[in-house]
Amino acid sequence: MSHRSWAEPWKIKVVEPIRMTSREERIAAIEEAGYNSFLLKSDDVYIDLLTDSGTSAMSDFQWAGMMIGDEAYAGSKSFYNLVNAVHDVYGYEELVPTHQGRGAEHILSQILIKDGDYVPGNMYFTTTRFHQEHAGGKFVDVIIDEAHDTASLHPFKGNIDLDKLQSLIDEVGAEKIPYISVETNVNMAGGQPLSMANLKATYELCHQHGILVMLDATRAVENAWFIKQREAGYEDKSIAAIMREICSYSDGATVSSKKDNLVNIGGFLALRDPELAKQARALLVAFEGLHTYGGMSGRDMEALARGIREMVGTDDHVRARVGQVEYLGDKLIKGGVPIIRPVGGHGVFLDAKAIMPHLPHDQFPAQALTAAIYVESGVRGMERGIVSAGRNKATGDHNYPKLELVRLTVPRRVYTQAHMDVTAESVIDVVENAEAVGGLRFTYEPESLRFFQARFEPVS
Ligand code: PLI
Repeated sequence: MSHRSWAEPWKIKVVEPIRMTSREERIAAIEEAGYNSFLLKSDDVYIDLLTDSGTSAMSDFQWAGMMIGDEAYAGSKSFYNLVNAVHDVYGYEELVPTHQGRGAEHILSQILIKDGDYVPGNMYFTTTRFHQEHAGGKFVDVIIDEAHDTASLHPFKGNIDLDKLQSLIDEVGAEKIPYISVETNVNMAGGQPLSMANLKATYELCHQHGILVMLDATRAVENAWFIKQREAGYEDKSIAAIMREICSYSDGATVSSKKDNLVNIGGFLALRDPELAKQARALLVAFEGLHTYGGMSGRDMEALARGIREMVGTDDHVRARVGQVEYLGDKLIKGGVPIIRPVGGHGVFLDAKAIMPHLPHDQFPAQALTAAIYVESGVRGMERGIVSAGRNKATGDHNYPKLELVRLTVPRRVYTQAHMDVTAESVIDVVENAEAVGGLRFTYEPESLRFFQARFEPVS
């Protein structure tokens, strides 16, 4: 058979105009934003690759669900539709709905972590680690070393290093480790998956020691796609079946529904243990909302229930989603841009350290490169490096992460191949002249999660 390209399994029914700006306008906008892409106005952005979070295009079926969302304060029909969707797709019995992912992380951390506990995980995520530390825990990175190596082509860079995990257990004792936080398709590592074999082995080791396994299943569908592509024995399984198997090796999950689940707001904590769920619901009613809405409206829950079924309804959905990210990644590789490889599931991560060797780490190379790309073309990315890593609580110094990255994150079902072409061309132009990009220094540094609201100015 002759070669056939894949194409998106949808067509476009509604469009949203976007505006191209002049270089002068963009220079003024980035100065006003303190060189922080989070502080740009979206009206000044041409192609918005800040995040894949809450930026998906919903389907006509989801929009139709918005119209029939049940807004009852208690016992909403849409809540029960959501319970059934989570049960059918993820396999969890107990659902605790939250306004978004960090709401679920807050509640999970509060019910399980005691002062002085340790919480291992496969690389940190910003809000996840914040809530673990806020609850008195200490995050310990147990991801394999290859995850920190931008050049490594390991197919499962999100894997847990079982020796590191065993060493932690030996050192502090299992009773000090309430759970391990296992992220699917590890965001900060570049959207890199873990293998089913590794997850299963992690689950078995943890259960020998009475340690719970809690997934961050925010991008589990993308992880399932990579398992199907790369792990022997899964090539003929459906994404839906792989999803259920992933979740079978866990005691619960936090999910930001703003990613895989194809909605603009929402999230949940899912659990197997009804006793733990009871404790979670006690906090839920204080911090999020009643246990049958948890911060979402009825229409949000209806669209979410439909999005959850849609994300696994056909394998073509995730093939096109990850395929578009790979398309952008391949263009950049061909253009000589150093990026994290293999290309991840939700975005392309530029290696700012390799692109800008002339800048010291504490002049924030990835922050500066993000701003330069915006000025060049109006493409908005995000820093994922030293600014995101924050400061060490004990010493007050920056955390110096090995990875200093610019993330170009692709929203689901939003942009076309032509948008990816324009993005690649403009990034290649900036990278070819990267020595002209100068460093930055703080003019305002928030105490926690500083990357969101920090402001900078050029060093010279
Ligand atoms: O933004 P939230 O509160 O719905 O979810 C927090 C969150 C938890 N886990 C993971 C792996 C995330 O990626 C995540 C949020 N990510 C954002 C906002 C992002 O831009 O990647």
